[in-house]
Amino acid sequence: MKEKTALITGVTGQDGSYLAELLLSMDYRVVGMVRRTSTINFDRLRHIQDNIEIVQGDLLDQSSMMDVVSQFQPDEVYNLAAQSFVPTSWQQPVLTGEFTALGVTRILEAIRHVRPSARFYQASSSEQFGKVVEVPQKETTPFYPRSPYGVAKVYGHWITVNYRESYDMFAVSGILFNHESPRRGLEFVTHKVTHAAARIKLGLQDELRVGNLDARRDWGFAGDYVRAMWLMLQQDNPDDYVIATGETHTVQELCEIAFARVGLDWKQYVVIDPRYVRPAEVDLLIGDPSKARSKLNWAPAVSFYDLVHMMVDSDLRELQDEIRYGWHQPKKSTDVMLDKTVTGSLVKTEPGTQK
Ligand code: NAP
Ligand code: F7E
Repeated sequence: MKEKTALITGVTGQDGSYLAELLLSMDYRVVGMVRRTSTINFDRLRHIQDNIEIVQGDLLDQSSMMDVVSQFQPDEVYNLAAQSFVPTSWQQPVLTGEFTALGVTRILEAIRHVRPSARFYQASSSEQFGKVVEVPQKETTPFYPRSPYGVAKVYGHWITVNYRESYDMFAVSGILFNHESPRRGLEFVTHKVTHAAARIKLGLQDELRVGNLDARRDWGFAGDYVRAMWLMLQQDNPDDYVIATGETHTVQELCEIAFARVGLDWKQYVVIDPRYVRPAEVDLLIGDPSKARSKLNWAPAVSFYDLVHMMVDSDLRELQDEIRYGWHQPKKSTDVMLDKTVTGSLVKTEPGTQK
């Protein structure tokens, strides 16, 4: 009999898979909520699928949330599900609000009615700081979101705080800065760049089209960040925390490091394409993680440089396997259009590979 049960929404996503691994390693019973799709997308979970329980539910559907909470009576609930890609939030602002904002209220309502003792984690975001009014950003920095996604996350943050204050629930908001890994969706800039560098090295692609090279982000490793989520739910009192590295880098630096890893000069391959420039940009994000360091004893283990190398190396290995085993099809990639055309994650994992 496992001591604790954790429910993870968004378990098929990047963070969901790392968090499920972490909780399994601590002997939790892990329940992963997935929405119904016509094709199963458990690529990131394949290696642990037999050890977790999968249940169907959707953030859009209140009764499914009630049923899931009632059936499993979780001790901890991690709400990681969201429409998480910023550009899509301009194309689908209402749906983004339904998933990313109101979805939080739906799950909080389910917990309040069915399992009020459960501890709740909300996946908040540095995108809430948007057009920053303070550098670096900390827990007390006012929000100024710059996209429908950021606006939806501000709602998710405040409804979490509100349920904590209104109903005395153990509900926390983790304001996480960008975190990446080989499991990151290919539409996000880190993985788009590392994957393209690997493809160009292998002669599968000629160029990489990107938007704003000057944007600055505080990028960390997802494996480090899910540990912070867990730590927040182990404290005596619920509170909100910024999780970040405290360093910031430009998209250009990302390109430099990724291409150098495969022995190429980024300037020869990277093309600016205005189609990837956003209607409103978040120019600079840099977090101050001192509260997490002192109260949670949390610190990131993987540097930006090592993170980029980890991602490039993983992409190279995976593409080489695809070529070796004949899985690889297109000579001319359509990847450059992914973040304009696709809303979901496009991590490619072949049977037998584990990232
Ligand atoms: P991700 O890879 O995009 O995963 C999102 C997850 O949400 C997927 O499992 C997706 O399921 C699920 N989902 C979407 N809509 C749903 C719905 N209506 N009902 C149920 N599930 C739904 O995101 P991530 O990078 O792991 O991030 C996890 C969370 O942290 C998200 O809330 C994100 O907004 C937030 N966040 C991320 C970062 C970051 O840098 N990664 C930083 C701050 C905050 P499908 O597989 O079916 O699409
Ligand atoms: O963009 C610039 C782009 O899409 C980072 C999500 O996990 O983190 C993520 O949101 C920066 C932006 O992440 C391209 O303009 C340039 O300034 O990788 P991204 P994001 O928008 O910061 C936050 C914390 C979340 O919460 C979100 O869920 O890179 N950029 N050229 C580009 N970005 C993309 N995607 N593609 C480009 O070609």
